Amino acid sequence: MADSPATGVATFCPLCVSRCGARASVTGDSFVLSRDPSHPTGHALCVKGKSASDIFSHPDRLAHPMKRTNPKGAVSPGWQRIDWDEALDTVADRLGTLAEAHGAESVVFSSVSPSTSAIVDSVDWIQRLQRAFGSPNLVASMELCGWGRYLASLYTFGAPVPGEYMPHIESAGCILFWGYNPMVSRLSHATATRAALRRGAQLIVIDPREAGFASKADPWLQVRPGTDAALAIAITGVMIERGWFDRPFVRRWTTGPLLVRSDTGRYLRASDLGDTDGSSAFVAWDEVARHPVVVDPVKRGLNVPDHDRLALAGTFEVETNNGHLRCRPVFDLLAEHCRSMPPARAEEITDVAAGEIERAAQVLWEHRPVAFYTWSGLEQHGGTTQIIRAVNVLYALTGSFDAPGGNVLFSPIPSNIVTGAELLEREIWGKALGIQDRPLGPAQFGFVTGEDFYRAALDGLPYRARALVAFGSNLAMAHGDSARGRDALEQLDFHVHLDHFMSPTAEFADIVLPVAGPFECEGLKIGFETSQDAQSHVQLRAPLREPVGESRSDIAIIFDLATRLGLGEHFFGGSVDAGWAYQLAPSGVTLDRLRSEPSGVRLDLETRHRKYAQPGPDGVPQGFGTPSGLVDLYVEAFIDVDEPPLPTFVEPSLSGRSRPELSEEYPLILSCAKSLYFCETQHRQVPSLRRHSPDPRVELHPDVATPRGIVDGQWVEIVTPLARVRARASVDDSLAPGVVFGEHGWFEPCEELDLSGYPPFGAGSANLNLALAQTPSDPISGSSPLRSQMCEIVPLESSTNSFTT
Ligand SMILES: Nc1nc2c(c(=O)[nH]1)N[C@H]1C(S)=C(S)[C@@H](COP(=O)(O)OP(=O)(O)OC[C@H]3O[C@@H](n4cnc5c(=O)[nH]c(N)nc54)[C@H](O)[C@@H]3O)O[C@H]1N2
Ligand SMILES: Nc1nc2c(c(=O)[nH]1)N[C@H]1C(S)=C(S)[C@@H](COP(=O)(O)OP(=O)(O)OC[C@H]3O[C@@H](n4cnc5c(=O)[nH]c(N)nc54)[C@H](O)[C@@H]3O)O[C@H]1N2
Ligand code: SF4
Ligand SMILES: [Mo]
Repeated sequence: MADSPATGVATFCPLCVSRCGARASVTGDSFVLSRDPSHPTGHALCVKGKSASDIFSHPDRLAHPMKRTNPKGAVSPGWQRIDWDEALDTVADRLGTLAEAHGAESVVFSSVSPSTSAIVDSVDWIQRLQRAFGSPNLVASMELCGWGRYLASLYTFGAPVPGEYMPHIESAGCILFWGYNPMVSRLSHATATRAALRRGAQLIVIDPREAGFASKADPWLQVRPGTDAALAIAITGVMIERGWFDRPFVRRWTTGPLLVRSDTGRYLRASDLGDTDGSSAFVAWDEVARHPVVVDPVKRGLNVPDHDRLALAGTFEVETNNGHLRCRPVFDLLAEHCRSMPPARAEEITDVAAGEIERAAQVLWEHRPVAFYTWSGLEQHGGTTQIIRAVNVLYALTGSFDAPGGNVLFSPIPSNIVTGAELLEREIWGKALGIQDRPLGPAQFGFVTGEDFYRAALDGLPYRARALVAFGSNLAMAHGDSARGRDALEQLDFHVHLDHFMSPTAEFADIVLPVAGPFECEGLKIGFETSQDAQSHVQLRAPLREPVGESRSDIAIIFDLATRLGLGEHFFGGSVDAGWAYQLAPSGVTLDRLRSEPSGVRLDLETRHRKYAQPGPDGVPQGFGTPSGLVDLYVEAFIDVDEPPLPTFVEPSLSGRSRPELSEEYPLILSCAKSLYFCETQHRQVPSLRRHSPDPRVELHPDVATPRGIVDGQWVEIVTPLARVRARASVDDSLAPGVVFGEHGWFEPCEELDLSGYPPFGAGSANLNLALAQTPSDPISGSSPLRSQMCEIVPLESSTNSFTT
């Protein structure tokens, strides 16, 4: 691809996680984006970016604040136009009254995911508003979108890997994409991957579909949905058995050598040996001296004379306060655990051939450094935390963590954090919905799952959620069991919804506020994430046209509402510019400079590698942010919540193997994946996008289609124990027979193309989440099993989409 010089106004597309650098040619109210190769994320633009002007010029855009005049549940909400003062004063008044009567925690905030929208401009300020208001509750799809990449990996690495420790694709020897398809979901990673393949990098893709880079991968492992933990454990087992792991790293920087007591299954502590001053310290076994050695997390292993002498295998009798105890190093337990999942057994579970499992282990080892990314394919499962743990442990063994070409922390631009964690008192954090049931899950960080929100709204458990302040987010459709979501929204005493468009969720609001499109307002982005160059880049997006109607940016509404709530002191007296200036201050880059340089400013930052081994301020190595200061292969905290401390495979609970009594009626496995043309539940009203994908689709193998009398393009119903939803069959012989893939997010009509909409709930719906159960969810995180459920596909009689509602 020859690069022509970029012309037009420098900008970036904020519509999804890729944040592609772009140039805009503006004509009147419309504009055309083109790629800007001089921008670190500007090598490509997708069709959504190219249609950005159409998306935000659509006649259905919300233009004025409105209030409901009919009760919830009425056929029409009876929207009545109101002015901004009435709208925001009403919101401030209702929220204040509810907080006074029932506690601020009864007010739940929600946000559309920043991965799928321009809310990235404002999401930090939404959290600040929520916390300044005094509520610990934010519903932001964390359990479906970010838990695995960010928070679950804290248990292994003490840091978000790969969420913040991103794949260093430019220098990787082997790239591993596990349940991640950047060709659809993040173009900036896709272009970097293409370049890496050109220079000869190895690529492994693990995906039930031959999607994205799968056809270029070697190997592509076509895993049965939801069984990825078994696959990861089996690959790890091969690595251990063949010695294909970084032994020095495992000895020095993981809990591999730490001893575990055979009686309690917990780590042996220095205090068990009678050591009184090191109660938090752990114990390993010196193979040469044949005695225990204390490993003190505070000293980050500096107190261990020779790490090479620490045993990784064997059973040792240790003299403790309570007599002799048999103990084994974590690595020995891990090796044994993996031996129980040999490739042949994993093949039966995952449908990946044993030989391919062995080859994957070999490729990973021989092509180090390994850089990996996992996403939705591993997030939306009832066993997500264990799946992620299994992948994290596998990755730890490669020794590539924070090495050049591995997963690294691209140095961020120094900036002030504004998410306001300090504004919420400690005891209020402890009131987050879901924290009692899943204390190790996202609630401890203030992220509430859809399931817990619905329970609080419907059943008042553990207390009643009474109000919702929704920054976008199509809650009723985003979570499994949409009918329950609808019932929960209907129960709320008060709901204010900020959006560009009306949605099945916004329909339940009491007040709807029109939000300016991202190209109608400024947006500050500090760091573009996917490379050091990108992460060194700061840019203030300039508006390309006037806001539609009376719409205002999310951030302007937040600052205004905060002031009306009496929280102005936390919001720079209501000045967005002052807030941005505060964020930017440590970087030395000023707002004035960003306004005069719309293409952004690149700081001179360098990636620092293997920081865990470098001394911190106290002179000892920084280590890892885990209880041991080491990469945790064995998570003791899981024992307290009845979860295994070693990564463990559990058969998906809604599969035919778990529920044989249902398998005749629902013989197929249903998963889903993103569409290239739309973000989640958005964009289907836009003709320039919808024409590429006019109807909801379900992909199925000819062996599924033919016996059911289904032909390619025919309308069918996806039937689950919960509901029936419709889609057009897309027959594809690269799928495994028995596995079908649906698309989440369909409800909108596209009148210009004469394409009908679909009711979000009830007969004739095409909303996949109406048919997907929200539970049983992951016992640790509450993630829903949206990517592995039982279904049947039945042909609809006619091949047209004729239904009436
Ligand atoms: N075009 C577009 N881009 C987007 C979005 C969008 O809607 N459209 N959404 C944004 C958001 S919010 C997110 S979270 C990201 C997500 O980005 P991705 O994670 O790349 O999204 P998906 O395509 O849904 O899922 C990735 C792959 O997981 C596979 N998969 C499904 N089930 C399993 C399984 O059980 N195991 C494994 N190993 N793989 C499985 C699917 O076949 C798919 O190819 O994309 C963001 N970018
Ligand atoms: N079955 C199934 N379910 C899924 C998924 C899946 O792959 N399969 N994916 C899950 C994932 S990963 C995610 S992230 C969620 C996504 O769920 P949500 O975060 O709810 O995302 P969307 O459905 O894209 O958008 C919700 C609303 O936000 C509005 N919006 C967009 N941008 C802005 C903005 O800048 N400001 C404001 N105020 N509003 C805006 C849109 O117009 C839309 O009405 O869905 C989850 N649900
Ligand atoms: S991939 Fe498309 S929607 Fe996402 S930022 Fe780039 S151009 Fe925008
Ligand atoms: Mo997401």
